Amino acid sequence: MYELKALVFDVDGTLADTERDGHRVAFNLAFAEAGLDWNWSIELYGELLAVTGGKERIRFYLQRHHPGFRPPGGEGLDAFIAGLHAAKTRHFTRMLAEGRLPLRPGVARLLGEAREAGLRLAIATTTTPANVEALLVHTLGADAPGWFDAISAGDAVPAKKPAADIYHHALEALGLPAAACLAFEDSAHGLAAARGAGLETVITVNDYTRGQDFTGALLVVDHLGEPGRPMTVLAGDAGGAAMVDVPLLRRLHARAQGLERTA
Ligand code: XBP
Ligand code: MG
Repeated sequence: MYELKALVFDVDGTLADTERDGHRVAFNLAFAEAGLDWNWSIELYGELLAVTGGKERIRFYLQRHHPGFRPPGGEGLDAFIAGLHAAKTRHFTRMLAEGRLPLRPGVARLLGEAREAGLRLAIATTTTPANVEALLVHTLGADAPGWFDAISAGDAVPAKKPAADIYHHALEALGLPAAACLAFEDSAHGLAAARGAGLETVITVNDYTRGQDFTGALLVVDHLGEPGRPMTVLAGDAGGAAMVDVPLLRRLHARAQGLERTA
């Protein structure tokens, strides 16, 4: 039986609601800047989220919606997508610097409580490292990236979520077995990645992921909860708790270690 040693967080949709009003808007700004008339609506973006990774998402969109597209000036498609994506990252990190994408309820609280309790922290995300850095610095402060013993992000692994690779990467950096950690995710792809690496997982849903299948999650809630703003439990047993805090996580982790899950 392993003691709980570390919490491993997804970023997009989990630490902050970044997709609809962040990444999507930044993609559209990059397209306009490049003179393209592509516009990703809120609904279309929901479909495109089936593919994780911004460069991969642009390629998927082209295959589906502009199959005959050729980059201008004879540029190769990989280089063209990489250029668009670099512009998108520039727009996205500027939006973060402007404070337009706050942390989700309970995130700052839980990170602080976990640090006080001596739990280690890590990140396992599909997004670009510069985005993680900007989000942490602009929401939690300049020293926040240093709170994390591992920041596994973006192209650090070839296969993005739902592949388990990025979680294996984070576990290796932490030097811990999966059974000593808990993962925090917002999507079915993220859950598959974390479970694929053997991590028990807490899900905080958002508007894009609420209807997804979270079978196999330890707990599914609408958010982590704050004093005066209790969470709603959508699946699993939080024992009546109003917030995800360290004592609840220790109980859930111990229970998962000792019991076969029924879900
Ligand atoms: C997040 C993603 C990311 C962002 C865009 O998935 O899919 O691709 O949408 O990031 P997860 P980049 O939350 O499961 O990690 O454009 O930097 O790739
Ligand atoms: Mg996510």
